Amino acid sequence: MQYRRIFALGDIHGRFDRLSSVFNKIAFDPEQDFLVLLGDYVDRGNENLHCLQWAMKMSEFPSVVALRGNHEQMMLAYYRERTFNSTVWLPNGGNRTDVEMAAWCKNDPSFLEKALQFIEERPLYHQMFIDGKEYIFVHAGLEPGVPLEYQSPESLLWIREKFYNNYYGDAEVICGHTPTPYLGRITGLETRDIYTPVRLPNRITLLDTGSFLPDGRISCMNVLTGEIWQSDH
Ligand SMILES: [Mn+2]
Repeated sequence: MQYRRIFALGDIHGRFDRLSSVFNKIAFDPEQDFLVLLGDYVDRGNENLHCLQWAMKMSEFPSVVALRGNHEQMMLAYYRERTFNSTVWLPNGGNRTDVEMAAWCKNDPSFLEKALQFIEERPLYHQMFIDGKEYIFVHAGLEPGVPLEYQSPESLLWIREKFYNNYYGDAEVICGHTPTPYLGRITGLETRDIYTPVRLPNRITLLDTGSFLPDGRISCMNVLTGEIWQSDH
């Protein structure tokens, strides 16, 4: 099928206000457009479960792919295993999601299980070929030199510097994970506007523009044209 537009939408982190702002701007048409959500729906904002529930609803469209982010991974481990993630997830924004979850489950006790099943079913990447060109959508990135099918969940969900500095694949990679305001520290790159998506010279586009930060935004790109939409402040 030939899509009119192919969108990637970066990290959301519980900011339903910013999500609505950017999503209204793109006027997504599920009959003609395709949309990849890059993960990290929850944590740090104040409407974490609304954002997760929105991703759950959106993923019912055949033309929407909702990926798993490292924050969903931590959330899953916390509720399923109750292991070290109580010291990892909660301090990383999970504490707010956990409080919301307790409140939601009072009204809808089955919601936790539905949410965890949704997270378990999330793919870790999405590959597309458009006019002979390869696109890979992934939350964090790829281990350089490793074929896509052999990438570890650890790399797909967590990698940063090693990917930015050493990726030389042919595919265009569209990812989130590292807020662009923090990118200078990691790559040494000067960025003109720190809340704008960044395209590195080695075919990597970073769409996490710090949704949870006071001046942050949620960003969406049409990967076919490079056109960008952002939430209002
Ligand atoms: Mn994130």
